Amino acid sequence: MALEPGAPTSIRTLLASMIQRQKRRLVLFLPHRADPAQGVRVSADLTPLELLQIAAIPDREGYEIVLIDAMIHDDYEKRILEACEGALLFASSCILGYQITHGAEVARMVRARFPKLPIIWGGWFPSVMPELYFKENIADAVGLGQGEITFWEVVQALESGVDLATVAGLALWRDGRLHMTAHRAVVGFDQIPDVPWHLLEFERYVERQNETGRMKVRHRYPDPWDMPADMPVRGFSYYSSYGCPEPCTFCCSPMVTDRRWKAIPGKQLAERVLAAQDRFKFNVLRFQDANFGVAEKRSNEFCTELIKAGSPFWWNATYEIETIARYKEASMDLVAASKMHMAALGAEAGSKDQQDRIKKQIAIPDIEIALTKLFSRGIQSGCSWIIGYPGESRESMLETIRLAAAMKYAFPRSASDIFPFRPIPGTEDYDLSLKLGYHPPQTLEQWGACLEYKLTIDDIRLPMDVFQLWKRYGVTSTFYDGLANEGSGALRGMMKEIAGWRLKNANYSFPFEQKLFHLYTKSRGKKAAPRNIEIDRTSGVTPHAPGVGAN
Ligand code: B12
Ligand code: SF4
Repeated sequence: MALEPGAPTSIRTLLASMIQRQKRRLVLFLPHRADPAQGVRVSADLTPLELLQIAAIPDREGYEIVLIDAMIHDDYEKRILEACEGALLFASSCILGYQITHGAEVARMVRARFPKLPIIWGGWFPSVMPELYFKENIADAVGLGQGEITFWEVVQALESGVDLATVAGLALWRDGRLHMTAHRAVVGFDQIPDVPWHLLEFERYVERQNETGRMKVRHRYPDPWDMPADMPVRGFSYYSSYGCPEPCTFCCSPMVTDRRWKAIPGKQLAERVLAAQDRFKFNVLRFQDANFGVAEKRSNEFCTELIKAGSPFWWNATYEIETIARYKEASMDLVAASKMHMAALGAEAGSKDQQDRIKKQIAIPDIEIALTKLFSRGIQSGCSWIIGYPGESRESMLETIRLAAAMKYAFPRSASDIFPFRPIPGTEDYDLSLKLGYHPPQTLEQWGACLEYKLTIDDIRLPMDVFQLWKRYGVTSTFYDGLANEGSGALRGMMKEIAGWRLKNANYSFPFEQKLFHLYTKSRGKKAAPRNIEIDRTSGVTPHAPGVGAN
């Protein structure tokens, strides 16, 4: 700012000190979660919550935050390059999957253009695999685990030129090797300001949610059953708890969060959510918590406040099977009356033996008990299962497929999706997989490409008969859900009937009706919907299951 030469000295001094105090810019970027070049993106009710969280304190302290999300900013590269000019830092976040590849690509671009600009990473994947970020020279520091306080201390350290080694909760690269700073204790939400919602360009997400383009959309939750068909979706995401108390061996939460669980108290949560609804007018709320339902009292308080406010929107969240089975009937009534339309539940395995091995230890009968408690109240369940855990017996996998099918049959229009096991770094099962001969990806590029889209027999190493059964189950449930669009109503009705019979009786042999259906659709020059699910090589594939390793 240029000062008039004749301005009084006091004004000049004041302006000079204001300029000095002006806080620098922080550039926060969220990479694509699926590869748009493959014609895929994720559901646009997924907002950049992780970046909003870490922005909360610097925003309160007067820093300029530039939040760029590849999901809504098609010109993200231009925006990043402009914003990085004169910025204090560039920060980014990712989870396993294409987000790693894209994030690394963009960070390389930033590094090349602004070699002195500190690059800070955080989030789930960098937390469990920090070294690659240094080896590939795209990070100056990686935040491990919960990030709000760590990030704020990084900002302060960079602003004042203090060594980042004094900031707890970081991975750094020192003397040619990884250096971990002091342990960062998990804090409660009382130490974190409310979300700086002014940074969220929500209407852009709404536009994207209602786009009818040709992109395949992954991780979209089903609309509430009682939502009018012509109602435009205004889906909103919310984060209300950090961590999870469970010790599951296939999940990286135990290592990353120390099995701590911190949550916004129920009444306060309802107040905040209702205020956000007043502001953004969303009609469906999606909680992005690992384990929303840990505390029954909190759930009751939250639901009670929503009911008092007239239950103005539908909502969904992750609950454990064990949680739903344990909740009192009255608590479940509150959940239903507050308009929860779907619970995402990880059932994980159909055999007791495997439940014990993964330490989730769901009592098998609880699975049906929990789903019944939901279904009888008109709440949809989104149940996910995994087969092919390291060392899992063939019998256990078959039992999982059998039980998943039984649940699919008993609770129609609810997902009961089976995923092949994937070793996630920072888990007990990853270490076990290594011992059993698994060769993990070596670069960020490879990690970004290692998900389900390589569903071939070599890749997932399931016994051949299990593999075939799993595929047939997938196709059969698609017919049962009525997702095949071809043919007359009567034909689809018949396919659904037969699919129901197959699921109920765990009998997938001689699927002649499916073959005939494929021939019929082929003869009409069309592609049958189930084939997409059979082999889909695009990134971010998760057919239609809500459970993603959480819960
Ligand atoms: C919502 C969610 C999704 C959403 C979107 C996730 C996203 N943000 O992109 C969807 C449905 C797309 C999804 C998909 C998958 N997910 Co998911 N998902 C979650 C879930 C339930 C919540 C994540 C979230 O948004 N939290 C809210 C934000 C506010 O919290 P946060 O991300 O934890 O951020 C905090 C810290 O991480 C840190 N932080 C974050 N970023 C940064 C950046 C900096 C600079 C700093 C300093 C700190 C920092 O500070 C934040 C505040 O404390 C977690 C479970 C969990 N335990 O959290 C799994 C989780 C992230 N998912 C996981 C997995 C495995 C998957 C899938 C691969 C599953 C599958 N097989 O399909 C797919 C990937 C698909 C793809 N890439 O296309 C793993 C990640 C494993 C890993 N090491 O990366 C998790 C941790 C589940 C688990 N425990 O196994 N997932
Ligand atoms: S799988 Fe779910 S319940 Fe188990 S530790 Fe991870 S977040 Fe918790």
